[in-house]
Amino acid sequence: MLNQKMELELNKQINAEYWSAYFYLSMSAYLDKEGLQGCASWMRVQYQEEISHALKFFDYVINRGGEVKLQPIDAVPHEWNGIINVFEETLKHERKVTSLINNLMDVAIEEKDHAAKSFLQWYVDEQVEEESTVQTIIDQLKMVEGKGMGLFTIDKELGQRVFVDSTQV
Ligand code: OFO
Repeated sequence: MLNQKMELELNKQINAEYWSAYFYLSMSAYLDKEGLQGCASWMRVQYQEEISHALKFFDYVINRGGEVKLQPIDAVPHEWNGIINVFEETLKHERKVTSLINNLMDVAIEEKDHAAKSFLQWYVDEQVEEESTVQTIIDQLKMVEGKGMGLFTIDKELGQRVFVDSTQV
């Protein structure tokens, strides 16, 4: 059984994951508008990934006998300042999510909730990968100054990404 504090914090994280999904879907629309269909598709996969993160929390709260209380999702931005800015904002956002996950882990430790600690470890590891993937994309985009043939190639490559539900593996 989840205690109240843990339940409240997990519910907040469900909302944060849905906000992330919404954020990346908005980026996908922006990138599509910019003519970067591969990047738009990559962001759409990122959106799907965030939905799977939210659902993993959702299922966990229910499995622990807690109550899921879905809250409204705050509005997300619609405009960015080009492709490099999009991925820089993505990295900034993922770093913020990492701190949210770390805070959740702190609560689990304070509350001596060993099951939640074990569950949250998956997200701790996932965030390392999230940040590193986005950093690599930023480095590549900067190498080609976010334009020309280089950007064309990166866009094609990012368009290859397919959604794999890593929460189920
Ligand atoms: Fe759910 O990891 Fe990104 O935000």
